Amino acid sequence: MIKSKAQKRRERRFKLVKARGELQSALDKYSISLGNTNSLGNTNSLGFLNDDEYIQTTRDDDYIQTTRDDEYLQTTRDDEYIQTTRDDEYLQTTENKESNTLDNWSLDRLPKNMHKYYHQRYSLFSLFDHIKIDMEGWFSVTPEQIAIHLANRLKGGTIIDAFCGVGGNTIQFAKKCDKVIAIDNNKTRLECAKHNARVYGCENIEFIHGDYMQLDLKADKVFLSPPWGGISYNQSEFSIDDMPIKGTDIFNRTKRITNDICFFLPRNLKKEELMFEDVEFEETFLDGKLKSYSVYYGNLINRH
Ligand code: MGP
Ligand code: SAH
Repeated sequence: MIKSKAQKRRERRFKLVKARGELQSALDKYSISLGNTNSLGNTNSLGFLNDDEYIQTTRDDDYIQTTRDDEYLQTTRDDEYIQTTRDDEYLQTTENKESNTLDNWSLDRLPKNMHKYYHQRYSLFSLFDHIKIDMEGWFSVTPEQIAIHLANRLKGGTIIDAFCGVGGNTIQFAKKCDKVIAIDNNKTRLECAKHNARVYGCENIEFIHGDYMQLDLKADKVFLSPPWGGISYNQSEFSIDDMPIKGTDIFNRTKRITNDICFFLPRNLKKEELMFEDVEFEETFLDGKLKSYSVYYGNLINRH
């Protein structure tokens, strides 16, 4: 039977209501209270994006997210997480300290839809066995070979890694630049990045726990690898202004610091949205597979 658009829409709404119910139970369980239920973009917000397909709320270090088709519900608070996947086939709650650890990962500590990252662990970090990483770190860290390539393109001077996560890029920048200023607004991931930088023997890094969009910093160049909106970012056409922090706002904010900017973005980006000025798009491949785009501005553009 072919479903009409209206029918698909009704079904989606139904799923969303269900996802919202699950989200609320998760919030209740952890006594997380939400403020405004309609706005997005603020902390303490629960909102809808993209035709009701997407709910996201962020409260300081808490992170709650559901995406299209109920595939993914995640809450993280002090390293505790609850996650449900499609059809509720999987529900995991981690409360005891041991399973909250950021190392000693094994497949059974990850939901099925994230097993692929575990299989790629040594391409994420060649020293993976000594690394600390959390759930969001798993799906957002830049694989080491790509991070090395980016560091070669951005080498020298002082660089800001505005959204440093668990440090995949920071570590490689530290090897090729004089100084790295590494920022993350999530304490757990910032601690992972500090630990991981020590594992790789890097010392020329200043770590800052804070909101990049609020900080007033000076540097020669800025690398931007913001949250794309969860692991389902490539289910539909990707717009930089649908990211949890609008891509246009990130770019404009960064222009106050420097013209030499590199934006790390999904392979399904809309190029026309990035043409703020003269720009170079570079496809980033790993093992023959297109992973992402690196988008360069200013003197970072390769003009040869
Ligand atoms: P992916 O598409 O989730 O994985 O992410 P893969 O292996 O290409 O899976 P497939 O099933 O699509 O074949 C690819 C890469 O994009 C990751 O390794 C990260 O480097 C990067 N990446 C993914 N996400 C969701 C984010 C994000 O939110 N922010 C940033 N900065 N990078 C991300
Ligand atoms: N390049 C990183 C991955 C970055 S993922 C790596 O290789 O490990 C994006 C990161 O941005 C997440 O860790 C998230 O906590 C952080 N983040 C989100 N909003 C932020 C903000 N306003 N300021 C700084 N960091 C932020």
